[in-house]
Amino acid sequence: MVLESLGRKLEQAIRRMRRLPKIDKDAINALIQDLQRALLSSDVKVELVFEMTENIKKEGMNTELQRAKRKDFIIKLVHDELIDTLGGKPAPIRIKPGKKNVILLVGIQGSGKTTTVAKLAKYYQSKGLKVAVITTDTWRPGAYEQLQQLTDQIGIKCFGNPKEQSALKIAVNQTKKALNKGYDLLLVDTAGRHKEEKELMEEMQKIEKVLKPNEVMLVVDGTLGQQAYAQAEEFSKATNLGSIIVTKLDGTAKGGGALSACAATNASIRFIGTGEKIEDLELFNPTDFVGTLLGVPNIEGLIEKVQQAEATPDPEMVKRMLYGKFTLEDLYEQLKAFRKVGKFRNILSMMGGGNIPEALKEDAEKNIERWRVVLDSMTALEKENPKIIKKSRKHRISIGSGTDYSIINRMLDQYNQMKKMMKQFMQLRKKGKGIGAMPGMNKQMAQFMNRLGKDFKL
Ligand SMILES: Nc1nc2c(ncn2[C@@H]2O[C@H](COP(=O)(O)OP(=O)(O)O)[C@@H](O)[C@H]2O)c(=O)[nH]1
Ligand SMILES: [Mg+2]
Repeated sequence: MVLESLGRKLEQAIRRMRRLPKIDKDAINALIQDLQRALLSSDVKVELVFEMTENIKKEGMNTELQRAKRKDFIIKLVHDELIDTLGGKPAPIRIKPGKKNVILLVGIQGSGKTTTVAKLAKYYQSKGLKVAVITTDTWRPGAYEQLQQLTDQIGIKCFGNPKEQSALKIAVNQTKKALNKGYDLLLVDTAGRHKEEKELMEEMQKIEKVLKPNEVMLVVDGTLGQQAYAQAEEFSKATNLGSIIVTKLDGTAKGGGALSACAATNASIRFIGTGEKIEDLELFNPTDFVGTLLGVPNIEGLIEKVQQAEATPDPEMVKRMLYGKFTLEDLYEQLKAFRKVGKFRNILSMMGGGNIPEALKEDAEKNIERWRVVLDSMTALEKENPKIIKKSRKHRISIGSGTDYSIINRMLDQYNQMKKMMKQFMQLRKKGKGIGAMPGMNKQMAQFMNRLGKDFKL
């Protein structure tokens, strides 16, 4: 496996968390530490590691998710952060069969261009294209023979002219020749260049200009770790870089650094090189890659599970609400959920027909941030039992939160109305009466409440 040691460490961290009976602050901190250690040892940039883990920590601690689903949720967070770090998937290259298509490979000496040209030739040939390769490397002795040898193994035609000194002439003439022979995808190898070598960089720009490639791919040595960034930046300034191929990810401990560094540029990673052999090339897909790294094979399934859980009300809260025991914090959480698209499957949103929730919804949209401030100025006792909030307490809360009396009153009103509504519902249920008798209740809502009552065995 590519990035074996990083993968092993990440998987261990996840497994350790999964074994814990509950996910509290300490558990999240321990996970964060494990992740940081794993990523840093893979040469991922320190700032990036902290940014990633901060996000995981914040989201992991803040979420009001059901306890049972918290582990999955956190794995999803880790997964999402890693994918973010590895960049998105590049748009597919547009290759028109039967027409002129050119891919130009650039990069510094020894990064693996020539090897990768042969690998790509095999890859695209298997897609049904008529592939040929062209070498324009007039610098390295035996460059032509090297590519010829590689492509001979796989029955691919190699164009070039070892006697010609001008790389540009080779590019122009050999391309013409190959197209005349009916090849429709030409993979063009170039001489390795150091980013400081002006002459070589200019030669590359000229080749790009005359060949008008479908895409310029930069080949970067994965053993460079995070230093790959400077190289990718330099090349993206000099050419119209389309994508990046990170090579030698087999057996380097610094692969995480190289991948994240390349992803931080404007071009995304299209392939990775995973060995010296011609078949050691993989199309790079961040989602699959991270799934494998974390040892969570069916990451899509996990994501779906978490999304479902996020959209389903917490049974504890439902019970509290239906018994009229819900607190101001519960109200706040419910109202906050209103504002999240896709979270409408909670109790309040099901009450679309009722008058009270509509008003609540409007209030929530207008005032939710302020309600948060107000709540933060209340004691735990006040939040649990808002009845005790009389004039002097209100005064204190108003000053403490810098909020007008009217906002506090409105919040308490909404709370009381909500509570009353819940109480009515429970009384009707006890009497065995139809829920439709309740004010502000429509049929759909009544059906939902009845089902809820059954589900929660009330
Ligand atoms: N282990 C490993 N070696 C590679 C990979 N890609 C290229 N190499 C080796 O890197 C060295 C330089 O490759 P070459 O294609 O000549 O680089 P160029 O100078 O950019 O054309 C050769 O020994 C290759 O076998 C890879 O993905 N994994
Ligand atoms: Mg070469």
